[in-house]
Amino acid sequence: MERTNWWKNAVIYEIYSRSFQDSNGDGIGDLQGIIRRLDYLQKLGIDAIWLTPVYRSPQDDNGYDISDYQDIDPMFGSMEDMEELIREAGKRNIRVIMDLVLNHSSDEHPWFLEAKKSRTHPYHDYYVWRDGEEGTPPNEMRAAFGGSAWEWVPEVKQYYFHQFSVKQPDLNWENPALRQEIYRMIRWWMEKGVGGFRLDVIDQIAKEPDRRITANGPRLHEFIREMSRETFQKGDLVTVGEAWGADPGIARRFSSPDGSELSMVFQFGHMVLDQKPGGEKWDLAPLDFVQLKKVLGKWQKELYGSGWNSLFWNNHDLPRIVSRWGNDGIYREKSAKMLATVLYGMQGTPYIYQGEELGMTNASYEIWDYRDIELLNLYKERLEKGYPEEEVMRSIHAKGRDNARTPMQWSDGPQAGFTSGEPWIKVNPNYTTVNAEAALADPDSVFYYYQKLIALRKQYDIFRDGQYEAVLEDHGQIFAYIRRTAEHRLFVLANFSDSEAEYELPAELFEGTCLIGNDSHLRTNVLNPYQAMMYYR
Ligand code: TEU
Ligand code: CA
Repeated sequence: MERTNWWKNAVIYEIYSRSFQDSNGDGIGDLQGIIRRLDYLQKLGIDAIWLTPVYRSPQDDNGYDISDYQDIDPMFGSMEDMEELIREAGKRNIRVIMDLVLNHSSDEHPWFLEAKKSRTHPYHDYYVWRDGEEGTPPNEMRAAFGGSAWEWVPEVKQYYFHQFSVKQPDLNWENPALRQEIYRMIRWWMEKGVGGFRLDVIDQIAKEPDRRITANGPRLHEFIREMSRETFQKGDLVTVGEAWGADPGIARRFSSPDGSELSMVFQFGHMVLDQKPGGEKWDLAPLDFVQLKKVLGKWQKELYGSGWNSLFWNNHDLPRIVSRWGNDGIYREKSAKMLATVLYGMQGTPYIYQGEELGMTNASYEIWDYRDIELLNLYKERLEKGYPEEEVMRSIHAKGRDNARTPMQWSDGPQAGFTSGEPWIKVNPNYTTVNAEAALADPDSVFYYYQKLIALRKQYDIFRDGQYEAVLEDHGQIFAYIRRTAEHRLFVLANFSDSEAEYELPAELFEGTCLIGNDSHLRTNVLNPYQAMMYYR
């Protein structure tokens, strides 16, 4: 099949399946709920939806622990619902991207249920085992959700390796039989007509725990190229790999224009700039704004013509950007528009996370209102280490993943129109003013600003093709850059701060058309708080 690289002109919308729209009153989002909201998504103008996992799963990590890759968990609906969603989305020119979790399965997957019974079962080697003595793990490696990365199984007198929860045993990609099982499953989803795949922690599938290697192992690109050859390249798909460990060099391999691996990766270099050096995301520090501009600028320059960027501020693991680096008070909508302006002028495929187009914010709950395994384990672990509770709660309020997982806010009605029942996680109390109904009724809302940015990216080739040049890169408040093609120039100018920002720039940068802006009071050499605009000539 001809590969058209459609995703270079696309905007993709991430749906956190359990929090988007409930259709049967059980308080959990589902596939029929998503189908009901396709017209809203079509109005926004997006080209594809990325669904977080809806496969059969015990839900230890909200579906990132899969027990059947080829069946839909009844809590989300049926395979018929999935097929209807693919059909209905297709009628609206919206492709459906599935979330593939290939680094690990659930410990309730049939493969693991057999593997842990006997060392000689063919499925045993689908996982990563080490001999040892009970109580003495093979090494000191820790799991991302707390505790040792090794779990003892008495039946086989061995430890298995798990980089995430104990219910997420790592798959052994060294085993060709396992890889072929994975490729068969991917091709099965391709035959169902999906438009692509998001690949969970894909740089962690090549691991060597004995050498403490948990990402970017020596065989990683060999595995990716084999998978791409055996599956993705047989369709006209978008594939985006989550790669926390990627630098531009690695990303160039993953997103090589020759199509030998993936379309692009999610890189996170810009997402770790508000934590203490050498610390975790919970060890809060003010955003290093100049560094943010340098990191994003580096990715723009180093992948130009040799790879492809994803562009995102949010996802289901990250706090909401308007609270994190914008302003969720009086400047909520203006800063949300500013953040979008900065990102959407860049080269790459933008990803909107559900509710970002409404300027949805973080929610500071009491610990008992949270649901995420990562956050709850962090709370326990840090209290046990003697951290003051208010410090731990401050970290959780700033960086907890549940900030992004509170239900989508559709209206000011009960439970924000998300469910007619009791939601699985509390709705953010600000739904009474921050909701889709209010946004659709307000021509000046964040929603219509996103709608316009999406339309602009389709109208002007410079968004796809322009070369990036930083402007005022060392300015402490202003994010500015130029995109250039042979005939045109795009100039993006934004005040990333809540106070006025002075600048000196050549007047000619302001020539041409102002494509979009969030503040009509344009003054010379000074920007109002969170003021942002784009000029095209
Ligand atoms: O996330 C990978 C991952 O490393 C993040 O969870 C990260 O550890 C954390 O969010 C921020 O420090 C992927 C999925 O996106 C996540 O939801 C899953 O929990 C995880 O993999 C395991 O599948
Ligand atoms: Ca439901």
